[in-house]
Amino acid sequence: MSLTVAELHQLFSAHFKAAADYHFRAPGRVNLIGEHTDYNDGFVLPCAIDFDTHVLARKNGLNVIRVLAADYDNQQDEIPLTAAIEHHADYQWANYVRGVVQSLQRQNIELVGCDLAISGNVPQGAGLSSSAALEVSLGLTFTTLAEQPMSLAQIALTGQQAENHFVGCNSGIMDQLISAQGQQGNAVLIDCRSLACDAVAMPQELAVVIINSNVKRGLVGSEYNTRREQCEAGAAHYGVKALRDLDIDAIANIFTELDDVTARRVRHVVTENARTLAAAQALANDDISTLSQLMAQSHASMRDDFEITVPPIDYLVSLVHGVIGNRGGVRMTGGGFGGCVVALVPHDLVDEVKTQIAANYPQHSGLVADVFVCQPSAGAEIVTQP
Ligand code: GAF
Repeated sequence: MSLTVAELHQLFSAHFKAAADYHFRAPGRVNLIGEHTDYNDGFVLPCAIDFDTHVLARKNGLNVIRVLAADYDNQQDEIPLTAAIEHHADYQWANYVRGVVQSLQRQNIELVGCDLAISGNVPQGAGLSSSAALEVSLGLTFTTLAEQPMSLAQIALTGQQAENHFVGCNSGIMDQLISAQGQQGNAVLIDCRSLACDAVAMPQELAVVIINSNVKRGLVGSEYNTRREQCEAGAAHYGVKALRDLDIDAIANIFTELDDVTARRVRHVVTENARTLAAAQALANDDISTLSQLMAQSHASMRDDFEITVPPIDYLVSLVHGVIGNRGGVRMTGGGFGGCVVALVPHDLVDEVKTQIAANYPQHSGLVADVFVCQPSAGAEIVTQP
């Protein structure tokens, strides 16, 4: 259960016996299209959402970072700045903090001792990048307090390094980059090779609806890292740096050249990159029926070629598609194996989507879905500083 910012300030003052004088914020994200393309140097089209992680802070004049996790029953961590950073044996949330500290230290950023209180409302384990929101808000916190400002892209890379080298998930750059560089009212087309970010305005007539299937599965220990290895094997076969460097013609004979599984993984990434670029164009042109088709194809490709969807998610996608048809788009979003569906829904159909899900999903899956209507939001920011 997350706290309001006012409650978090009260908690900070009560716990650390002094008021916080910095406040940082970073959002979660939903990806509209371009799944498992980021670590293949490809294209993604996410938007930041109006669910955030908040960090309150003050310098403590000590050689230690003291952290209070409001959403975890006020669990605490202390990270000495004078010793090597070790994994926390019990608290996974603490490993994201420690990972960011280590990643900054490896870039020779001299951190200062500080007290932090953290709370956020990004749903966890749902594929909406609560961990990236935490990493990015912390990257902004530590570099600001150390008076060593970093670009938002570098803060995003720092968070990714924490994830890859400390937490142990070989994720790409999408989640951290959109959390850092989201733009209010816009999706962002990201070239994950150059890290160029281009805003694409969201059509006024569509609501961004996120449906949490409540099928939970973390990325660490899941099939995520295996998918990445399969993609790298595919790129190696073709002698290219990354699958980004292939187009559909280059893989015309793929099923005679590669084993069936690797061939389908490669086909997903190559076609998904093309769909993502086409979807950004369709959004910009307000061409909703093309967008609708591209999102449907993306879902089918994730289901059949990349094999990262699960039956309750496939069911939600077909249920929503039955309501909105080609007036909007719907697909699974995020790393897969559970988590959320994203739907772009005409405002007059949002209630019907909610009604259909409430009426049918529980008996089909044994689960209750949460439905959120989100606003495409701005990326990380320093909310207050002395
Ligand atoms: C997760 C990862 F963290 C991202 O880098 C990305 O690969 C995504 O899964 C799939 O598109 O969110």
